[in-house]
Amino acid sequence: MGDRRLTVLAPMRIEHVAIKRGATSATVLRTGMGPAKASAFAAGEGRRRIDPAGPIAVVGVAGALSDDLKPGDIIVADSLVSTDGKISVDLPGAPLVASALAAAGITSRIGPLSCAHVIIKGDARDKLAASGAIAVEMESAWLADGLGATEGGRPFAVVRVIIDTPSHELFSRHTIRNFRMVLGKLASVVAPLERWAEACGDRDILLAGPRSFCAGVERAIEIVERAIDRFGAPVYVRRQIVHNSHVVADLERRGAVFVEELDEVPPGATVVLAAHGVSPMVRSEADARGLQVIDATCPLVSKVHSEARRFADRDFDIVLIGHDDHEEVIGTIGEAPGRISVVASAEDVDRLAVRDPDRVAYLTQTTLAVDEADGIVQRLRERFPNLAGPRREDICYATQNRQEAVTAIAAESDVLFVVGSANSSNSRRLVEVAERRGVRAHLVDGPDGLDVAWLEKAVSVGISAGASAPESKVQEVVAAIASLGPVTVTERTVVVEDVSFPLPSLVK
Ligand code: 0CJ
Ligand code: F3S
Repeated sequence: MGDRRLTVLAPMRIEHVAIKRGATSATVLRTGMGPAKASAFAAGEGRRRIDPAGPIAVVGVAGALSDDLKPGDIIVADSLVSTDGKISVDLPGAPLVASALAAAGITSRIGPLSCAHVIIKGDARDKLAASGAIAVEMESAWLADGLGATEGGRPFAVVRVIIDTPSHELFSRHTIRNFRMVLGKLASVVAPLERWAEACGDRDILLAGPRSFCAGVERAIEIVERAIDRFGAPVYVRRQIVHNSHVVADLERRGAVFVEELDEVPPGATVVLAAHGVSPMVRSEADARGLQVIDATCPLVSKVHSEARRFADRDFDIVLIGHDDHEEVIGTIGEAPGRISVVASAEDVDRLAVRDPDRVAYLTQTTLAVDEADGIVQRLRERFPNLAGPRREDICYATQNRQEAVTAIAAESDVLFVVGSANSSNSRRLVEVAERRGVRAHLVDGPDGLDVAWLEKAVSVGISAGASAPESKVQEVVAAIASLGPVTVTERTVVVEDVSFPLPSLVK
C-alpha cells in the first residue's frame, strides 16, 4: 500500500512552480496549457515518465461557473466532461480526496468539472453552468483519457482552485491579487494528496450477504411509491418511512412530504405511517382528523405490538429490551401504557421494580444486537425465574442475518464499513457487532462519509449495509474504494432471504 509514488500534473509554469513548493515526495510535471498540450503530454512525456499504474493528481486553477464559488475555493472533481462531448470520466473517489484535504483543515467542494477547448467567458459560462458543471478548466479530461484513468484501476484525482468567477473574470483588476492567494492554495493541497496516494493500492473487498433492504423496508418504500401513483402527490408520511436519508430524499423527489406529527397533515389527506410502528394514540388522532391512513408498519413490529397487548391483558409487567428514544419502542409502549419498562442493559435489569416477580414478561425491539440482548435476557431470567417471553425471538430475521453475515467477514477484514444512516438502529448494531469481533468498523451514509485514512494499510475491506440502506449506496462505496486501485470483490452470503410481506389493501 502506498508503494507507488504520486505524480502531480500542473498545466502552467506558474502553477508548476507553486505546486513543487508544496511537494515532499510527489513528482511534479508540467503538462502545458489546454487540450492539445495535455493530449500531447499524455501521449509522450506522460507515458514515458509516469508509473503506468501509479496515482496521478491534476492540480491547477479553474474558473467558477457560478458566483456560489469565490476565488480561492477548492474543487475536487467527481466527473470530467469535455465540452465537445467526446470525453466523459467518472471520478467516484472524489470523497476520499476531499477527506484527505479535510484532514489537513482544507475545505473543498465536490462536483462535476467541465473541460473546455478555449477560455470560457461571459455568457458562455451560464451555458456551461446549465450542464451541471460547477467549474471549468482546460486539461483534465484529456490527461485522464490519455493516461488511462477512463479504464478504471488507475487512481486519478483532480483538484482545482478557483481563480475567477462570473462576476470577477480572469484578466480583470482582481486577477493578480487572486493569483497570489490561489498559488498558495495550490501548494497547500499537495501534502494531503501525497497522503491520499499513501492509501492507493490493490485491495480485496468482502461483501457481507445478506445486506441492505429487508422485506419490511422494501414493503414500506413500495407503499409510499404506490400511494403517490394512486392518490397523487403530495402523499404525507409521518416520520422517516425508514431511517435512511437517501430513501427519504428519493421519496421526497417523487412527491412524498415527511412530517413529524399528524397536525401538519391537512384534514382528509392521505398519510402513510412509517415502518417502525406507532402507538394506538396516533391512529386515533388520524381518525379524528379524517385522514386516510396507509400503515407501513413492518408486520414483524406489529407482531411485537400484539405480544405487548397479550401480556398486558394477562396482567403481566412487561420489560421491553430496547432504546427508549427509538420510534419502534415508543410505539410499542403505547400498546400498554404504564405496564412497560424499557431496559437497555443488564444493569438496567437490576434497577427494575415490578409488582409480582412471577408475572413478568419480556419483549425486544426488532433491531437489537442478538449477543447483547441474550445477555440482558439471561439477567432477567436470573432475577425472574418464571420470566415469560415471546414464542419466538422478537429480533427480526433481517437483523439476525445481517449480524451473522458481518460476523462471517469480520475476521478477514482489516476495516469494515456499514452503509447506513446515523439514526438507523440496526445499522449501528452492525458496527458494534463488527467491533466486538475485533475489527475497526465505521458507519457511513454513503461514499461521502468515507475517510481515506481508514483505508491506509487496509488491504481487505469488509462492507455490509443496514436493512434501510439502498444497495446503490453500497455500490458507490465499492466504486470509491476501487478508485484507489484494482479491487477483487467477493460476496460472502451466509443465508439467502426469501421473505416478502403482502401490501395493505389500499395500495394493492
Ligand atoms: O424497526 C424497524 C421496522 C426496522 C426498519 C429498518 O431499519 P431502520 O434503519 O429504518 O430502523 P431501525 O432504526 O429500527 O434500525
Ligand atoms: Fe421489519 Fe426487521 Fe426490516 S422488523 S422492517 S424486517 S429490519
